[in-house]
Amino acid sequence: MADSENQKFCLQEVLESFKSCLSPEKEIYIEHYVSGWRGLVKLLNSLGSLFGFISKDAVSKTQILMNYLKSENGPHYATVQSMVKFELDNELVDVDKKGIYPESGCRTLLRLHRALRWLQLFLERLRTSKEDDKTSVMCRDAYNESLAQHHPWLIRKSAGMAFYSLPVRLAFFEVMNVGTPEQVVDVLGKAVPLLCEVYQITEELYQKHNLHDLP
Ligand code: 1PZ
Repeated sequence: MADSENQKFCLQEVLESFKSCLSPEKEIYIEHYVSGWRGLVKLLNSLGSLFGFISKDAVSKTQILMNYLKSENGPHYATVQSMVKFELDNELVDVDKKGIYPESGCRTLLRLHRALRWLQLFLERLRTSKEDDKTSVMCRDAYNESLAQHHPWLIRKSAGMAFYSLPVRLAFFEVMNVGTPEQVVDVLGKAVPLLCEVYQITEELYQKHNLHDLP
């Protein structure tokens, strides 16, 4: 794993992962969802040590899900839909907020799902940004609109400090590793609606089963 995390980030690759995570019936394959996040971790790792605590958390959450996938219950964790059904049917989720299952698949995926909303907002800002717009501001605004509401003060502060160290827009486009700024904008134009769809499907599923407040 360490090796793949050190590899260079490529936006196209992340897009492919999120694309292949949707089944024809609009189920979400956890394996590809996780590999999308693993791809994003490569980007985080290339941004310097201030992002280390974020990358660590993302890796640990993807690892929890991969462990379920590799376990004897693996087949139940093939899709987000089957995972939710399996964990609810077998009472493996803290629906009554008891905190007995702090590593349930449902609560773990919920954290990534919330982060996906941030990603969607951030990439859309990046896509429509002008030359002089600041990545740190786009990142902060997207964060305040989404994830920040779920984070305590200390994490919000640390995240805020890390955002200041983000590369400027054009340098950030280069990190994306898909070519010219026009090509980046083009790929972002495909990525954002896709992330939006994956987000929306999970959002509705979690709403239906009342899983939005899992501790
Ligand atoms: C390009 C710049 C990247 C900025 C990333 C913006 C997201 C800031 C997220 C700050 C997360 C701080 C680390 C740990 C947080 C955890 O406490 C929470 C809740 O989990 P719990 O404690 O309940 O187990 N974790 C999360 O909210 C999940 C965060 C995943 C972040 C993945 C970011 C991937 C970035 C991709 C870069 C393009």
